Amino acid sequence: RHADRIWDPVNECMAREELEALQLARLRETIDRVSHSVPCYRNKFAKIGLGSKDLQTLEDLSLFPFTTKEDLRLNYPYGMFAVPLRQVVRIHSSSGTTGKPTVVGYTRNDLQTWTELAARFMTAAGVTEDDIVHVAFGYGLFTGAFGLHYGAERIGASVIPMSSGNTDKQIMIMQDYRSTALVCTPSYALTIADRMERLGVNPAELALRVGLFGAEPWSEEMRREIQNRLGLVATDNFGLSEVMGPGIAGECSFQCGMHLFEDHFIPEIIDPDTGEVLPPGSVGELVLTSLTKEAFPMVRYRTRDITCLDYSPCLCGRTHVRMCKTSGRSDDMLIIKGVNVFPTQIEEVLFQVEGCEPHYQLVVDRVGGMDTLEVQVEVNERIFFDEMKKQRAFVDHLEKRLASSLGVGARVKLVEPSSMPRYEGKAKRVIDRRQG
Ligand code: ADP
Ligand code: K
Ligand code: ZN
Repeated sequence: RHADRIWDPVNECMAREELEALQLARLRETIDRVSHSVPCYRNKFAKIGLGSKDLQTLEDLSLFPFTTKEDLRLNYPYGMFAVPLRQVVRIHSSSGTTGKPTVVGYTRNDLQTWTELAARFMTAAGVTEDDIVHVAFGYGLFTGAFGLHYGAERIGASVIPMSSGNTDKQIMIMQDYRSTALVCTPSYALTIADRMERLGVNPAELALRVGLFGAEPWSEEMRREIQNRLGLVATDNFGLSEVMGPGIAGECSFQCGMHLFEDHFIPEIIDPDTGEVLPPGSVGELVLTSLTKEAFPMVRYRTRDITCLDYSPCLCGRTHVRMCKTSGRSDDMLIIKGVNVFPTQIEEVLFQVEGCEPHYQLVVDRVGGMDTLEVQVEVNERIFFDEMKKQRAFVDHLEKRLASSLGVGARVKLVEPSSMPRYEGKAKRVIDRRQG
């Protein structure tokens, strides 16, 4: 494999010592700025008598309090902005996957930084000025589409601002305009692949060569599935609107975790129950601090995403830490009879069993005071529905595989091909009937 092109070698390949010095200086500035301009931070810091003077080393960041989604809700809509609105040139919000959306803002400089960072990870994924970038994220308050749109333009690629939905038209445009790079959620990539099959469109006849997928958790098995079915290299990128949007981390061609752009963000991994910072390599909740943002700086924001950080050197030459694929958010974690289960763990098992389609849903309920988990999955051959015995054996096999991998029993329900919902944005995998 040829070496990656690197968008910004000076900053992406900076020696760790130099990087940490830059982080510390920027961190002090950030703490100073928010202490002056954001009452929520000012009050929290004043309560424990902390200021930028207390930052002797980067480790001292752990003295500072966390910021949570709750803080953002309490200060809805503009209370966490660190500049007057007249300096804000763009407003976005989170998709509201887990409740009331939160509002974020950007100054001109913030947009420039965001564009640069999107160009970084898109270049690492292999996008160049020769690409035709097909953006099938929804344009709107959601940060995904605009983030990658401007990143691709900055690189000099030709951008098609498709937005999401109308899958048949997406496929027609891909055919006619010769789109080479596809931008969307991994679940929409699958929806597109399904639809192509249905329409009898052979992906090999398209020009697609790379996919830039993100905005939701997906397993390595899902990556293989998408790559096989669409005939492209599927890459992962990570971001969240509260901290900026896409462009916080992205994979290089070695696909061994997403480089997290440490000159602009400091990542920490904490124990989600105690809040304690965990040693390098531990799995826990990702906490992010922004270092350069003007309109909406974030100090120790609890992302609720569960992952780990790998500081070992990468073959690509970038020095920034790599963030592992997330297993999901702590809010998506199901606790079934006391056992923690992530939807992605179930996804991995389903992909390993011949006959399952990658379309599934989890139904959690409480029956007689006991939690129950039902895994509804599509099978790809109608024959199972005609032959009861085969169907029973298949279900038994799947239930055994799930029980041994999750450590807790789950009931499997097979459903007809094409009967599960198809997603155009983020997939909704869990139906929880326990509340209400
Ligand atoms: P919302 O929080 O309402 O979903 P966002 O659109 O800002 O709004 O989504 C950010 C969240 O999406 C992240 O916190 C994370 O849970 C998820 N996410 C984004 N990119 C990825 C990715 N590559 N892998 C796993 N999860 C991701
Ligand atoms: K171009
Ligand atoms: Zn790398």
